[in-house]
Amino acid sequence: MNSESPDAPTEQQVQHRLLADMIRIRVFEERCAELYGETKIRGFLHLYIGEEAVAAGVMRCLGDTDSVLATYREHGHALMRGVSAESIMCEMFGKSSGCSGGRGGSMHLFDKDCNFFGGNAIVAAHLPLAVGLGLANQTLDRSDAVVVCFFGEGAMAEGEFHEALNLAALWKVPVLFCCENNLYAMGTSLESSESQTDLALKAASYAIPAWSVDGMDVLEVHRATTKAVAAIRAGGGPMFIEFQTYRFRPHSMFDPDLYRDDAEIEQWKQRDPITTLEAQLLGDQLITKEVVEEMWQAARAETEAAVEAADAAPIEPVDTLLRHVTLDNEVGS
Ligand SMILES: Cc1ncc(C[n+]2csc(CCOP(=O)(O)OP(=O)(O)O)c2C)c(N)n1
Ligand SMILES: [Mg+2]
Repeated sequence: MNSESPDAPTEQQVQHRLLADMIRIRVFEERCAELYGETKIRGFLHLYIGEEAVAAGVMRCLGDTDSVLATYREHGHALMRGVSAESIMCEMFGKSSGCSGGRGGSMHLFDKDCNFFGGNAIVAAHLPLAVGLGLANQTLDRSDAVVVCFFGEGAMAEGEFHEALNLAALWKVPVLFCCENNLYAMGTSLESSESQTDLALKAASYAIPAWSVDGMDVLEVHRATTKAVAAIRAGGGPMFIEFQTYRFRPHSMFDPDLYRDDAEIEQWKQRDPITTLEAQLLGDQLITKEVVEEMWQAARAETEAAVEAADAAPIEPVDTLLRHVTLDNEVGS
């Protein structure tokens, strides 16, 4: 890995970073669940707990000029993309110091400076946006920039998925389509709703190179994405990866989660991406327990500082509440 450039991180450094990244997301989101119970965070809240390996593994393959789009389950993606924990937490609290000015909340994190284009609440609606961003890069000759679009397997049943993949393939747009297949779209299982459950095969029908990867194994996610991103940068056109993953929590805080067996959830928890990598690195003596503990402490400190800042931040004053709002009588004027 460090054979490409003397500054490139060693394999062990990459492994440590990926572990720390997943821990950061886990700690941040566990705290969000508590804050929801305290009604500090309101509205919708979709947790990514269990799926951290995907955002962490993919994001460590990207550079500053690349762009990222995600769904409403995007706190981890925003954190990994460089949006600060404080600015995300302020957004969750509805404070104007949040990354979307407190107007978006959990589902609409957005940060142009990080090339993070949401936080998109409508299933599959951001896939055409990803193709548009890729097309802009292509047209403006920013040929080394890759657009990475995360979406759930539920999005593959939407018309936008087919339109986006078709045009991306036809025009060789530099987009990496990342399907986070957690087997359920709210309470609807993949096998009860789709005739073709081999998602890579489905994507490949648009003449797009497509793979399936174990999304619980962050090293595998990182390896596969490194290859795909390099191929796209080299002009290979769009690619598709299905990450097979699982959410340990219900769809959202409103979901009683009655459609899955406890045994199934427990089985997937045995493959927790954080404990799996921790155990692997400890077993191979590539990390010490002290270093792992430091990662958890650092993540807790970062999250607590974000909560304190969000708590202390003022709410938006009444006189600016209509900023960015189009009133009925202004339409067409
Ligand atoms: C077009 C559209 N239809 C329905 C919904 C309601 N809805 C919100 S999340 C969701 C499930 C999506 O599942 P999936 O794409 O697999 O993502 P996951 O939540 O599993 O990460 C649905 C149907 C929506 N937001 N947008
Ligand atoms: Mg899903």
